Amino acid sequence: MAITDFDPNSVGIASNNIFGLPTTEDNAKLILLPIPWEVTVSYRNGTAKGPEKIVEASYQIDMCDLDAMNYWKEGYFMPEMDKTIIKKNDYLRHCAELIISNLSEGNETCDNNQLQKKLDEINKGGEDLKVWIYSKAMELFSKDKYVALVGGDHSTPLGLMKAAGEHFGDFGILQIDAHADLRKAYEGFTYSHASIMYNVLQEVPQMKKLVQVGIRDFCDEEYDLMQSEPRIKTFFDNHIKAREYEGETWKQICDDIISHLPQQVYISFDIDGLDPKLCKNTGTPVQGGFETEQIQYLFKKVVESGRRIIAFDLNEVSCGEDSQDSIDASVGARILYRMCNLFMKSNENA
Ligand SMILES: [Mn+2]
Repeated sequence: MAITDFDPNSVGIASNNIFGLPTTEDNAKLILLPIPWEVTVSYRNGTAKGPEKIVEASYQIDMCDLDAMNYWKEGYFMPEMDKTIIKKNDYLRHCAELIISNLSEGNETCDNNQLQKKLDEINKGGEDLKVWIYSKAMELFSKDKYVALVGGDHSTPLGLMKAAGEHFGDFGILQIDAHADLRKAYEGFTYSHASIMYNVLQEVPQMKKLVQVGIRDFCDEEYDLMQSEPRIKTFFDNHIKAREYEGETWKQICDDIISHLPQQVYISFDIDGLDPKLCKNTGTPVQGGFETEQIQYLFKKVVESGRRIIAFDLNEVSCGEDSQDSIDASVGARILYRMCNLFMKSNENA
């Protein structure tokens, strides 16, 4: 069935692609790369299952989106998950657990030859993943597709950010997150989930401005970098809340956030930026944060400002042991759907 013949009022058919759409890579404009990877997570597992759980929850979504109607007709498609990535994640995750456990006993990785070898393998694995995603994204761009990424932990989008910079030119990142993710090689892992924004500052020269929103868990080293690096502008959760308590509206704060973004914007959405009641199984939940509506409103305002979203990711969605009992995937699927719609809207005249 061609996507134009699809009845959006019908029951979601599980043999169809994400959101129940009858898409293929050929008839879809936006490709959502699933990256089931959580090698370096530091607190708890589960985010590698994010793409799978989001797809399962996505069949329940109704298609009407008041902020961006009918854009699904452009076609959203998620390819099969790559089996090599799944296997490699499982193996390297096990290695990382041994390293983290050794560190938490107060030991150094480099004092243990075997662990040091495993650490080298993990760093090589992160590098390989980045290159794989970069090549995949460049290939899709050359076929006139748009690309977004569904993690996995927050280390996963680096390859897409790199490809987006090369394909679209200068851009800024709008990061929604509880964490700053500015650590240099956290726990020895070059491509740590806690290092994604540090790495993008190092590796992607087209990335001119990083605008962080909702940050509320960070270390001294990260705070120093926020202060000293002119490309970073951080809107701490603490300061946002204080501004609201003192009478500023969310609209005023959004206008301020958006004013720091250049014309082309990459959105990196770590679901732990939300209030943890909406993502209680995420890898590293922190109290505070946002309602989904606030972030939806912020994204809508970005699009209304005339800025163009060039690519995006949603990461750190998990589901815990009992996914039936979890709201995370349902929230993640709806956020992803609306991001797709606003993304297409911002590219309407591109
Ligand atoms: Mn993060």
